[in-house]
Amino acid sequence: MSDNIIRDPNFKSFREISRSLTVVENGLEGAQKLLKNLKIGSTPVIGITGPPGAGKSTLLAGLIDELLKENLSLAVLAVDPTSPFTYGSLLGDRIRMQSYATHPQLFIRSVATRGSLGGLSGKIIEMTDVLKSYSFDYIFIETVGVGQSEVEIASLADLTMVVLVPESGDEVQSIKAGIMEIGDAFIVNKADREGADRFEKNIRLLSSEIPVFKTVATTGRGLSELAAFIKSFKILPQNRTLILAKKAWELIKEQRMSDINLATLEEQITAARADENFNIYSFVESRIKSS
Ligand SMILES: Nc1nc2c(ncn2[C@@H]2O[C@H](COP(=O)(O)OP(=O)(O)O)[C@@H](O)[C@H]2O)c(=O)[nH]1
Ligand SMILES: [Mg+2]
Repeated sequence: MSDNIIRDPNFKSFREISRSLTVVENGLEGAQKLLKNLKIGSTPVIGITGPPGAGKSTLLAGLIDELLKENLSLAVLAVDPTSPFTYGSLLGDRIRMQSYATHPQLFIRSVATRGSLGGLSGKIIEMTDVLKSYSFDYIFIETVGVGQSEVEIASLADLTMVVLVPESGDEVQSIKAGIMEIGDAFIVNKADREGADRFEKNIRLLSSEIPVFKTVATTGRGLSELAAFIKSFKILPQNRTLILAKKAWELIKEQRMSDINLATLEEQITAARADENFNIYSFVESRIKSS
């Protein structure tokens, strides 16, 4: 293992991680060099996604609690602007031993999302790789699953868990259409609510292979089973390559698009349309060639 891999994360190294994340997140000077010098390890990355309010943060706080008890070191990237709960408040009453901010085995970073996750996935990939260059046992990424973002999280997580609630029951068909492909596991949270058993059964009917868990994140019910599942999970070598390919695809796409934005295109089209022979395909071709 190389020197820059810190065996036991401590507060000093956390500050270093924080600094590197800031450089990468904001594309500051040295970001590219930093990324190119990363010795990226093989820490499993676990994505937790699902609709706003499904209980992802509460669930993750409970999972963190379970895993810290086993002396594992954890990093969390929280990409969820909708939740009013901070991990500090969620963890505060769970982790009594030490305050969460100085827990030596837990690193938490919130990511400012400036709107949707769209276009953000490159940054998340980079920030995750920064975390992967330290010796955490697990990296968790929480994202709000609405539309495309579920797909994006699936392209960088080794294990994607989709959190749903019994009220999602009516949407089983859309679940089938959209997120069935990206979920490696389903969690029916808020199992204390009515309809949980029926919903769980319906989810199981959709696929016999995908594991389904039933949890009550607020009380911790079902969380030890979930923690056991995470620990038993092994990344297949062929999936590692696939994930690298998906990451490369996202990063290339974003770099190619980096100088293109709607406002500039609108200006250019305004100018181009002065020519009565304006044609959108010729315009696009000229834009691709000039970039
Ligand atoms: N009844 C019930 N409420 C829950 C459960 N899990 C989370 N909640 C509540 O659901 C709300 C949203 O939780 P949060 O973790 O912020 O959801 P997120 O937006 O998916 O991260 C909060 O009020 C939680 O206390 C659960 O299992 N049962
Ligand atoms: Mg949340």
